[in-house]
Amino acid sequence: MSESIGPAGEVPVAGGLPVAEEAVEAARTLGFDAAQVRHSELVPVLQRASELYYQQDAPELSDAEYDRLMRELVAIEAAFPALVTPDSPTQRVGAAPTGTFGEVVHRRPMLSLGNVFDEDELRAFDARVRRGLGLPAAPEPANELRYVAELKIDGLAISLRYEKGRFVQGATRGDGSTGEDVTANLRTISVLPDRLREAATCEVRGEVYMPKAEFARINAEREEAGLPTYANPRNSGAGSLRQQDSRITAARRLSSWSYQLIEDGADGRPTTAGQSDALARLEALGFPVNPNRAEGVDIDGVIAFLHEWREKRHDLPYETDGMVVKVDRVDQQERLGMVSRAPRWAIAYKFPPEQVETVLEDIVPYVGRTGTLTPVAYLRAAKVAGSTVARATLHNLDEVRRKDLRIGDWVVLQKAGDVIPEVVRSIPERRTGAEHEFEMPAACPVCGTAIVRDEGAVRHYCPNTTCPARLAQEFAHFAGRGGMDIEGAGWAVLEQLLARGLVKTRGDFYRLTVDDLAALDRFGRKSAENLMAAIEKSRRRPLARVLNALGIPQVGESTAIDLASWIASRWPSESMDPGEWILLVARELRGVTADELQEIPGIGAVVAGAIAAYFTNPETAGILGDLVAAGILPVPPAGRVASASGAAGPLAGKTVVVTGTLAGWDRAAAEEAVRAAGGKAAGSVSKNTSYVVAGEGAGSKLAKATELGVPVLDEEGFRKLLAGEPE
Ligand code: 3B9
Repeated sequence: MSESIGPAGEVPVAGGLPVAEEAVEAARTLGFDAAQVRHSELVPVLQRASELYYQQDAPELSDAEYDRLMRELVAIEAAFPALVTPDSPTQRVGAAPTGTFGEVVHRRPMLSLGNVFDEDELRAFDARVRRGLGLPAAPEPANELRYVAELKIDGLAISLRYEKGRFVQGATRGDGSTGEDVTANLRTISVLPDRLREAATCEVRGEVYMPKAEFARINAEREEAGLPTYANPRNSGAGSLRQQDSRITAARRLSSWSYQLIEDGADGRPTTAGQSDALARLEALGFPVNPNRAEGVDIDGVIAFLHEWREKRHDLPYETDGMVVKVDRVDQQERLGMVSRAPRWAIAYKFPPEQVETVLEDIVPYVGRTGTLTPVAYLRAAKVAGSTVARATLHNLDEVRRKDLRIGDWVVLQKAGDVIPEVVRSIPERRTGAEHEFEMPAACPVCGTAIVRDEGAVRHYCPNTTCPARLAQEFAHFAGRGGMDIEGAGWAVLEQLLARGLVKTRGDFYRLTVDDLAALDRFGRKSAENLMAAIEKSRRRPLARVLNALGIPQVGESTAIDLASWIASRWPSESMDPGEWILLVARELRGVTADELQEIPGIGAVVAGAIAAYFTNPETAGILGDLVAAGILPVPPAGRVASASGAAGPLAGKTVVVTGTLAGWDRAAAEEAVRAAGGKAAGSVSKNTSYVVAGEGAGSKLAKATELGVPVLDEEGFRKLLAGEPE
């Protein structure tokens, strides 16, 4: 994150999000420990969300939710800079390309936009802009500050390069710095000019989208062909632009609107006096520019534009999810500048989610991985924000009561951020008397065990640790991506394996034979062999992954890594072979105490207690041993030898903090390298830190190192250090 200072009352932002000083203050009152816990909860949620958004075009979090969580994370990191890590979602705006297309490094980064969700926030943006420009707080009759308001198209951002008037390259936005080369696919979009009306050399940015009618046509076609349908035009458009075969893209009839012009030789600065002139010039060059826009307006005019389009947008042949408000004049844009990767002179306003009314036909309790019973709403299928919804989670019984939901009720349904189906409330005025209250079942709907609700707790759960519903999900977690990562072991396969009794323990996965698998429904010899190969491959996962796969309460990916390093530092010796080592680990862990575990940096009393309980509870203690007996061979973390034997690696006795982005390593790899060299990798800088390795974008940790006089190394210096070369 760049450390530029925002207007008064703001701190540096992430993802274009200004953070109010009050939010930082609120984070401060949490105290470091609680902030760290919250931080560790937020990071994976946001990481996953941005991964889904950018890589798979299938977001799970709504925009508003994502935004809220991101703001919370930024506030926490602003309050406790020691918590900023290079892999924090605050440190990146997008995600890496998927790798199927060539990469294009954008000549100028494609910026992101801050979001606002209501009129008050929009007026606050206007106030910030005025403050930044030294203008009076209220709109004045003189035309000092005028905005352009454009519709925000719900599509995929792209950049087009023209040389001497000819289209030469087109790329997706990607993470803003590097996108994917989709030139061939963009050539198929008929509204985009192949030749300009003059021989300009320029880059044009805009949005590619799929018209609603085209979306409907394609989904109907796919349905008929038995293919999965797309959830909305955005996903469908993104999917179409990323086809390897551009004939498929051509058949999809995508369209596009342009909104930014960068002409060569102007040092990235606009060649027009303002955004409205830029749009006019784009039109003159032959680009499609959305005619639905407001120019020369003050903030009231912007809000009038918003009101005009809030309803009318549904009549447009394409989807808009809001509007983008830009300060028109370039000289004012320049004075306002940027913060992080977003201009201070522009903001996106997102329309509130669309709501519809439908019937809550049933509420069905579902048993989750930890036994929690989650009430799920079965709805009369209703179309909301571009897709059909028939189910929505109701989270827990308290939520059902709070919203006063009864089976048979008419309810208000929305898709949060146009994505996650959500039952907002019931409509009691429409009751007929035939509705009835939902009750949590007294017995587990799957295994019949009596359901428990702990004193004062919200959740109901099935306490039976061998409940088939729980097992199925625990096993899905075990075989899933964060765990043993057995490719092909999806739901359908797991259900059969469990139902047929082929898998009763996690170790049983490693006792399966090709014949067992070939006997499954819809499983040929070939798929059985593939699955078998995937299982074989998963025998050798890093110890941390294996520990994560176990699903120990309170243990997520990062605690699993800490635990694995600790295990490695205690037991192995250079002469011990990995098979022998893991046997020893499985045996020794069964006697581990919470006190011992609390030695591990970053593991507190609660987590230590949960781990100790897992390895001493007779129901779970033997699981790791069973896996080892079944022949898994976890890979010990690198560096075990040096740290275990105290052997003098080049970094023996040294503590190293890695911060910022290194070109050659991600942070985990850099820290692994530190450990492999016998050193300790730490997260925060203190007077005990031996070195700080500072990559691109290093911020507060670098500052702290300089303040404390801790030696700072660049990537080259780090390489030398690892190699044991004198500085
Ligand atoms: C000069 C619409 C979207 C959008 C910007 C958008 C997403 C991002 C953006 C584009 N829809 N508009 N606009 N309709 N989804 C605002 C981030 N960027 C620019 O227009 C822009 C223009 C810049 C930087 C960005 O550099 C300057 C250099 C010198 C002075 C002033 C600006």
